[in-house]
Amino acid sequence: MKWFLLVALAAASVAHAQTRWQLATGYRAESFHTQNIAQFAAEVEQATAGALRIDVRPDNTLFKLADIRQAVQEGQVEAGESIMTSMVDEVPIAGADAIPFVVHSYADARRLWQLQRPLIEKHFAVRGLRPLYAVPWPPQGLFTGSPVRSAADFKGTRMRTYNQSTRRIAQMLGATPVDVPMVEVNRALARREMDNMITSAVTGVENRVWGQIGFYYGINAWFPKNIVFVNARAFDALPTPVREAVVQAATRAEARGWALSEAVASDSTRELQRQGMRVERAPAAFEAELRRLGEKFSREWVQSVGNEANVIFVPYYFQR
Ligand code: PCA
Repeated sequence: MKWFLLVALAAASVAHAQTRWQLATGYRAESFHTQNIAQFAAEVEQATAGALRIDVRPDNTLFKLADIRQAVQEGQVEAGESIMTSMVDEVPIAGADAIPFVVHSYADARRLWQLQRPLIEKHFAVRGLRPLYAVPWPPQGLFTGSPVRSAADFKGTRMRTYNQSTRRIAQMLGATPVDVPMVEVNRALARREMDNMITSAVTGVENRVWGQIGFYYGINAWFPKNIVFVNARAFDALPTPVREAVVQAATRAEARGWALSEAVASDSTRELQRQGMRVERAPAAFEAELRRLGEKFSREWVQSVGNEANVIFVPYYFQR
């Protein structure tokens, strides 16, 4: 009987119009974000009986991380994932993700996203983009080659950066910002092109930084989010049931991604320790310096963004 079933299935799929999308991301296939996307794509394919197939193209192979939003906007690729803070030139409110010491936990990050999401949707819509879901990276900590006592230790060092916010923070610390894509951190360390960085424990693990970097301070500076989005014309061209399947799979992917991020956060901090790194709290005096730096950063940010900053942060601080 099996051959009969196969023939019937083959006939059914030929009769079915099949849409294929590509989804570009700048992160590795093994990254928890990308694995979550792969599951999202598999669920969409299954729920639509193959009517929509999404091919995930990781590792900057289709477009570089920083160019993905533009490429999706221009319809060069149907869908993409990028880190929201890479979009601050076009969508300043996306930078709410990387203001130091505003978000202290996943619960805070969730509240921030609820307040930020309508604004992101609005700014995406005018660009012909439709957000599907967003998932945070684990909290951003500080990786250094030697123990840190104060902010002065960073003067003249080369701090690896991945967006405008990290560049500004490097400057505030008197360090020289060195932009290095996430997937090239290991190489940059081996070539001695960088001394320290602010990123998540999982990024430290993925790049096996323990050869050159001995210390990790869990300063919980911010929780940047990756966002998965699609070209609105491509989305609108789908039949209604397929669109619904995409939206439902995206809702599940968002919930799954947040849980994954939280699990990965503690697993990777333990892994850094297992690999011989010192995982410590920052000295109190240094923490106080960092907080002041964070406040200065916030003031600059609110000034540059204007009223939309209030739309998020007035309720964030006053409506708990
Ligand atoms: N990892 C990415 C972005 C934030 C993070 O935790 C990176 O370091 O580029």
